[in-house]
Amino acid sequence: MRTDRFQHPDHYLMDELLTEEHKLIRDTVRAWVKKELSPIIEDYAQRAEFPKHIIRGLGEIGAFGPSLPAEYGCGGMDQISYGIIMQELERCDSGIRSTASVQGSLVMYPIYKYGSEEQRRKYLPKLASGEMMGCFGLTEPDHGSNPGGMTTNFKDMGDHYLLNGAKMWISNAPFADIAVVWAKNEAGKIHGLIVERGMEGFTTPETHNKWSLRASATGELVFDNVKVPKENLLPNISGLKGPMGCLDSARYGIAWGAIGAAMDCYDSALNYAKERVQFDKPIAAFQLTQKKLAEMLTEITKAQLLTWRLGVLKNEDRASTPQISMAKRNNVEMALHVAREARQIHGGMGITGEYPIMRHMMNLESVVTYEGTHDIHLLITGMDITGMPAFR
Ligand code: TGC
Ligand code: FAD
Repeated sequence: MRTDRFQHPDHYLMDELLTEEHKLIRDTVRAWVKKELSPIIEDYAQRAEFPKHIIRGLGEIGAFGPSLPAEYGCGGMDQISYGIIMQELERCDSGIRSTASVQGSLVMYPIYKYGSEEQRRKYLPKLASGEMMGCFGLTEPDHGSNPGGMTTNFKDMGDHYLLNGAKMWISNAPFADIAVVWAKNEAGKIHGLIVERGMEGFTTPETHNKWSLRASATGELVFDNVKVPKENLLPNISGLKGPMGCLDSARYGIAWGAIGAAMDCYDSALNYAKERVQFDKPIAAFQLTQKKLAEMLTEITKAQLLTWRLGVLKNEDRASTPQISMAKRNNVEMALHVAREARQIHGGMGITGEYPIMRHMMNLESVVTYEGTHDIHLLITGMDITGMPAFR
């Protein structure tokens, strides 16, 4: 079992940009992670199992919907606090951050933003505490980057809706109590529906044999003539902008989270390089190792600055979709590169579970694809620069 000695790099004194509250939140989440998660995460990842027993703890540290209002049992924190929580969770494992960001940004946020007051009061407090878990169904087997082409659909049957179709690659699906599902009505307009476990015709088969995000549960959502009560439709949104608005919030969290994974790889590589002796010297004394470490720290520092600024804009409600895209794309790619360099510094040990490197690297191969692939985010930036969409 690895002892978690993590210390974050802060080359540009970024801590001075954080409030006392931000630092308190970071220290609290980090201490919880070191005590509850770090000792077990490798084992759960190796067994490809999500550690369900941590859900209530995640609720207690405020990881579910931290920036939603306190009157619904949520944290009422600012956006930088939300980012810091995602960073600290992903510092341990992207799959744990996934669980929290899906719950907060993709399940609680749409219920808060697009739901009725009854829906908010019914679901949000239980989701905030972890008494209830949710998932978000947008992607389909034939519609990933192009969610607007979805074929999952519902018909108005008078006293209920009849839902048919299937969603794929859904985080938390195998154990979620509810699913926020995006589907088209008879007029072809996209709406959000809250589907509850136990509704007849609704199943959530688990996706097995993943080499990535092994400590996160992924599955399908299958709807076979599911009768959904009319009060489960999210009343205040229609169109693709509904799910896309949620993705802005989740992608922002990933931008912070990826820095966490990168910092963990850097910290592990630095410690290993100082301790590992070859040719009678610590490998940290060789120029080529120093080049790797210096470049890792440079890229982490640039990402920290970019993301902090994005957090300020988000707090002012001024962060645009292209700005969020740029940070998600840059930071995940940066983290993948840092993980690969850290793996090299660890030599053969880098491929074992003694160190977190390979787990982070494999996790990041999902993170670079979900919530919009690396190339889709590039195209969002390209469209922003030129005004010309190149998706089609
Ligand atoms: P397009 O014509 O550009 O837009 C259609 C409508 O949507 C609006 N919109 C947005 N609104 C709010 N926020 C955003 N970020 C928005 N992006 C688009 C847009 O204004 C328009 O509104 P309206 O009123 O004019 O109709 O759409 P398009 O069909 O051309 O597609 C554009 C594209 C490719 C950029 C977009 O669809 C995209 O981003 N594709 C990637 C799909 C994606 O990110 N899927 C993520 C699934 S969820 C997930 O991965 C969770 S992982 C969870 C975890 O474990 O952490
Ligand atoms: P595709 O869209 O088929 O893309 C394949 C390749 O083609 C990519 O490289 C892509 O960049 C490229 N491509 C596609 N279109 C274009 C274009 N116009 N121009 C240039 N290149 C293009 N979804 C959910 O709804 N909810 C979840 O909770 C969720 N969790 C996930 C968890 C995991 C572990 C994974 C792996 C995925 C998850 N997803 C989830 C799905 C995820 O969002 C999709 O995988 C992602 O949007 C990409 O879709 P796709 O896999 O179908 O790839």
